[in-house]
Amino acid sequence: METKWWHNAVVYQIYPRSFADANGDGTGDLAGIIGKLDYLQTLGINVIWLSPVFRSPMDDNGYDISDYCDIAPEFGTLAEMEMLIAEAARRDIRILMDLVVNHTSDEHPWFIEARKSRDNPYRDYYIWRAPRTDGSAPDEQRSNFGGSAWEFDATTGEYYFHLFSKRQPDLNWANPQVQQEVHRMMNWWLDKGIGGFRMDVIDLIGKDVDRGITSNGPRLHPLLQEMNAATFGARDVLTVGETWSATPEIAKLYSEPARRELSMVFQFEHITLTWDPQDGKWTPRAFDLREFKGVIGKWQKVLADIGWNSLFWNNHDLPRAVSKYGDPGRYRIESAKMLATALHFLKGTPYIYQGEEIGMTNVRFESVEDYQDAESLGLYRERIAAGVSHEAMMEGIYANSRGNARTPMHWDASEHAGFSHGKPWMKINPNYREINVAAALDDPGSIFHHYRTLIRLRKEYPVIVYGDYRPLLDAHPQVFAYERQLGDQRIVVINNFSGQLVELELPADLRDLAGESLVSNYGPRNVLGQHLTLQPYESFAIALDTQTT
Ligand code: TEU
Ligand code: CA
Repeated sequence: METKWWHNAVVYQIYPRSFADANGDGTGDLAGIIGKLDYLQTLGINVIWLSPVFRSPMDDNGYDISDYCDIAPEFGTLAEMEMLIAEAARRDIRILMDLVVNHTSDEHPWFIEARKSRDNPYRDYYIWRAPRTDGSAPDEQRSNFGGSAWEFDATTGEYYFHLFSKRQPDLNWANPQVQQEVHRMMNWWLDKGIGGFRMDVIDLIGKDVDRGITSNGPRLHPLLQEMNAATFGARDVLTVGETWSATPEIAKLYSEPARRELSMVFQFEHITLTWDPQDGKWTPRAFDLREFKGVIGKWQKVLADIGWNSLFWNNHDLPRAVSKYGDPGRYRIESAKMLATALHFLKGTPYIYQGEEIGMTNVRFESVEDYQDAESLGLYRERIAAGVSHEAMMEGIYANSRGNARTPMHWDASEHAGFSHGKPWMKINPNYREINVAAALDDPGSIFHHYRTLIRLRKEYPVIVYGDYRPLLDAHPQVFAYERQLGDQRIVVINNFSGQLVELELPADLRDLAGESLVSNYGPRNVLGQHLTLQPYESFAIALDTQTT
């Protein structure tokens, strides 16, 4: 396998609205991020995925763009964006921009033109269809944010298609002009020295609406190969596609280097395990470790030699990892460290979501409005109207609302958690006095320093980057264990996913092996005896001595 710089990279995702506010208006901004680059350098990450900072009416917090080549005033200026790219580069950190081109904002000049008349030159930049004879929407397709995916436009008497909010009209990627416009914009940003792109719902751009096909449409992969050839293909950058519909086989199509599409994709099979098959995330389902191990094992195996995995527990659309898969209470620190170790020794590129490195948790706000999320609000209204009780819906919100990930970052225990000197755009999670960066930096045993160690180890041990993955104890209901091997280098990783003591019989071929304890959340372990007693959420990785194996 041809090595790539991003094979041993660790990516840190920033949600700009909630990261750091430099001018005290309560909204995070680029100057705030620049002010925290030393903190990120200390953590050791070398790539920042920056959620959208482009001009936008913020109907979906920036995932509705009205100008791809300008910065939203509340986030800053183009000069500040260029400063961020330069200041990050000075610290060997590359910036990934968020490419949101499945749709634009309805305030984008393209759409403003397109809805003026049916023969406007921009009309075909979007997807328009005539109403049915009774004037109703062309078909029953739904928006991800609730309601129909079709919105009637009285001016021209036709419906336009939108898979997200009605203020996010979908672009018509069957139109070559749309492709050229986007390629031109991508090269404009690449010329500014960015490190690549995170691509929003990229599996949707090949849609064939008339056949009800949205993801994995017939034109998808040819569109990505054309995009690769016209933009980033010749540049040594990282591209990661958000593909909710990807299977391991499809992920190989995206990330097999010879196909010249993307570096990797975000797959969500391990995430939707805790969603109700019918109801989705609004009816949470208990986490089953064996199911999880099955999914992770499959992705590690199928992409072992072809393509590349991304590794993540959470992002700006998902609940906080420690609340979802760990224990946000008594064992918050132990379980957060366990989740980090369990993920960072896998094969692929790890992604850390802001606040994960200090163990930030979900939040229980009084009202759904407090979650400040178009999706949560849209689905709350739709499901209450459909007869779901407020209590049941709020359980879904507490568990899976995107708002849980978007509360402002906790920098210290001062007012507004040191995020801003002004009133934050969104309520702060009240546990900030206990959970914050200042406390974590001062405590050598903190979750923060645990992440630093994991990031350092990935740079020091090629076996973590390229080693073969071998699942262990697959049937064990509480323990996620696996081995990585590269030549005579072997690392064994053992994680207790439960808050109970676990008496563990090790597989015969691992008994009585000794090695170097690389990381642990209780005392170091450098011998694998016959039998192990694991503490609640205990987790450790050991590099086996080559002569003993
Ligand atoms: O998300 C795609 C998406 O489908 C998720 O929002 C999904 O709906 C959800 O969280 C799981 O139920 C991307 C962006 O990450 C998200 O923030 C945007 O809202 C969305 O696309 C539209 O751009
Ligand atoms: Ca601000």
